[in-house]
Amino acid sequence: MPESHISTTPRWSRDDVAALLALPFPELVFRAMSVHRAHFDPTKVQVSTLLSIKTGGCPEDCGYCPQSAEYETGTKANKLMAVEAVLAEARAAKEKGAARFCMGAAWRSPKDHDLENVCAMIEGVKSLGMETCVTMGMLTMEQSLKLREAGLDYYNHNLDTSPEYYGKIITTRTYQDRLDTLANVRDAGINVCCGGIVGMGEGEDDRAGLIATLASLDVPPESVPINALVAVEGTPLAEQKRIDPIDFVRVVAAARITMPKSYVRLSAGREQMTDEAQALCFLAGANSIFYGDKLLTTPNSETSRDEALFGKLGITPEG
Ligand code: SAM
Ligand code: DTB
Ligand code: SF4
Repeated sequence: MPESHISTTPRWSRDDVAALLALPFPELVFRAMSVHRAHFDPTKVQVSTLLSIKTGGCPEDCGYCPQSAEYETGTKANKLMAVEAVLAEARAAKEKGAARFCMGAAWRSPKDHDLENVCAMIEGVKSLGMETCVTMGMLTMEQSLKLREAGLDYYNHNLDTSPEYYGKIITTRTYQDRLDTLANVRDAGINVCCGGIVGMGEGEDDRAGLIATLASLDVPPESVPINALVAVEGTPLAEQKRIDPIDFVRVVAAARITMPKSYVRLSAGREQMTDEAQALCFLAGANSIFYGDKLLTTPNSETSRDEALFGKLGITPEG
């Protein structure tokens, strides 16, 4: 493992990660499995439930996203949900076994009055005994501190792709904006959930660039969601060909090897994957999923299918 001269954190260059991605598949998966076993019980997978608390009408132009107001995707724009309605969903998620409740809002960044409401949701979900995660765009230091005071456990903010490919997908905010938000969240003492999307037409080198950037953050993210693009009609990426499942597993394995202590979440795109492809992801070190029939606006793999898959694989879901 490469060592940096300026930090005790091992740093990964893009070339290091590209070399991992290019390994013969059995070698790559064996390395990922070995790292996984050194830090986690490979028979356990963490489950989180996702709720869109504010859907659609977003001013950003993320080329993959059905919630951008720029694209005709049929997604209906809603206002922020009422606190009580969110808490009812959280209670239902808890009954189904989820220990973390993730709330997503289609904002560029939250306004002050919205932040107050989200803080009330965080306090309410915490009082049910669940962990909380929120994703709602860019945050200042002050906003991050408010969320921390409300008890927020995780903030999700993705880098999405490599610094070089990023501009082909999003023009309304920069890669540096994202890094700044991640630094604010980290400095406020909130755990970081940060990953990306593959299958957006990027090259192997961009996948290496994304993983190397994530693994080289001052402190790597505690949670790393790896999304396979869900190509939604009306978005600029609607016609994008689905990523080869073996290439997807390679990205999961590289995330596991370079971020050994992080939870690697097999995120969007599971519904379109076979059981066999998901099983390979779990072998390669994925140890978290979104559980529940819906992601934010698109369908997720159904709970009954997930239960059957866990049963077949002898995997225990845990909170
Ligand atoms: N608006 C906030 C933001 O972008 O920071 C939070 C919500 S946004 C929907 C959260 C993440 O979902 C995005 O960063 C992206 O990685 C992922 N995502 C959105 N649409 C997706 C799609 N069609 N396929 C895969 N992942 C997607
Ligand atoms: C993440 O990385 N993936 C989740 C969560 N963080 C918020 C969102 C996936 C969204 C997929 C498209 C949709 O359902 O709108
Ligand atoms: Fe808005 Fe987030 Fe979708 Fe981008 S990913 S358009 S910021 S909801």
